[in-house]
Amino acid sequence: MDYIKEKLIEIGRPKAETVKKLIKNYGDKTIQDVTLGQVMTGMKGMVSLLTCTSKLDAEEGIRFRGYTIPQLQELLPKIQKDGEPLPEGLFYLMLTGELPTVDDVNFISNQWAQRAQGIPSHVYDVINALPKDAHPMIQFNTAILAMSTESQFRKAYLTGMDKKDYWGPTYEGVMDLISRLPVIAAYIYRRVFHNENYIDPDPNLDWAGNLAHMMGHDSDEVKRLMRLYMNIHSDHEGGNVSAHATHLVGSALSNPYYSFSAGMNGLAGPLHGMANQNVMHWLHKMVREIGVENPSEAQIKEYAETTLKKGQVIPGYGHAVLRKTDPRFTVQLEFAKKYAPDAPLIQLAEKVYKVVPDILLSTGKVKNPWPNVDAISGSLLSSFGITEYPIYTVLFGVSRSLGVLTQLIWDRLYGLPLERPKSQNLAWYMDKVGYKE
Ligand code: HAX
Repeated sequence: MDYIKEKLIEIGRPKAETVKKLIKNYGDKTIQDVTLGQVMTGMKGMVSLLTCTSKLDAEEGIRFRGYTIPQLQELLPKIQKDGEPLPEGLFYLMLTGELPTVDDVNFISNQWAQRAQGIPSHVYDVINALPKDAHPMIQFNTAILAMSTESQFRKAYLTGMDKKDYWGPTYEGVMDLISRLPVIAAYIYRRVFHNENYIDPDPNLDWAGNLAHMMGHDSDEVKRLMRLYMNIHSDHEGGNVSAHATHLVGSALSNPYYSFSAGMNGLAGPLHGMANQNVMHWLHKMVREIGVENPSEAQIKEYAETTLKKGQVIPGYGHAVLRKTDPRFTVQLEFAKKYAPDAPLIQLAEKVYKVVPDILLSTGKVKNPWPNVDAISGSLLSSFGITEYPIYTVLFGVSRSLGVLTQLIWDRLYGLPLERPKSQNLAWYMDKVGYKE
């Protein structure tokens, strides 16, 4: 057993005991009233999940195990002093709750590099059987399901193991899956956009650096960008669609591949992770329709208002929880200003940022008019040469594995049961609030 698993037993067992005692001794205590509005508007603000990896504050944004993004940029191990932290370190932090040492990060990097070699050949056959123009998320998710033939959880389950040990094979599956996702993502990218001209992993590179390398973007700056990208997209509490779907499916003791695949199906929706590619679609369409590369603020305003008039959303803006500019937007803008201050797409994204919030506010219904993570991530990737935007949600998915799969390990450490909320029909709700037509 590796030392991280030993550590998880040490941390996890007492926490599992606490969960049991809470349920036994305080299980009938009311913690929150639930309104009909909450039920009918996506359960917003309704506390119903137990998640320890990160916490989202509406005003401040995300904290990973208590740390903000700028704090982690200082505290997590990096390759270069002025570089971005290695996502391996963030994974360690989310998993154990402790800041990693350089040795911890190296241990995980080596583990992932070794485990990445274990992708069975049928996974590539399955991808290759899909048409090249199948959306990269279809190819990505199909590959994830195809990789579930390797699931150690099912084998361990069938041997009849003790429930409290389920987290162990889950951990193994999670480590395998995370290690292999960059290889799969890069394979799809090269297959679809670079004539199947594949690039082998470099065993000396870190997990995110290797992804950039295998995609064929080998500059130091893109590797830095990829580390940043992989960190900031990794986790956003437990209630976002990809995390919640992974957790829900995992609660049936579905293996990590099935569970993560469910999350990725959610990420592929335009209101969630697909927004990053839709932003690019929206920007390019705007430039095409206006007919100039650098539209004025007045032209952007008119285009955005037309989008709303057509009953469509402005992608990259708004959030179900956040009520301020997303710090993940800000940190990307800072990166862009440092490494590509003159990039036209960054300047365009900034101009949109000046114009769109007021337009959304003027609708009187949008609760958060500010940019989210997706408002700039595509402009940033494009400015560094990764211009093929249908791949962006796949990159988001690779990153998201770090958070939602850590959550899955913790679900099993806590011993959380099958999730099964109660549903009611419309008449029940009408009756409950005394509504008559
Ligand atoms: N453009 C136009 N209208 C918007 C809007 C936007 N960017 N954001 C919200 N609205 C509208 C909603 O569609 C809703 O309209 P109706 O009442 O007519 O249905 C109204 O404003 C109230 O919505 P809300 O309560 O402010 O927002 P929700 O919590 O319902 O939805 C969304 C949050 C992120 C889905 C929403 O802001 C949106 O559609 N944004 C654009 C898509 C996007 O950027 N998604 C990515 C979000 C971040 C993420 O998960 N990344 O992966």
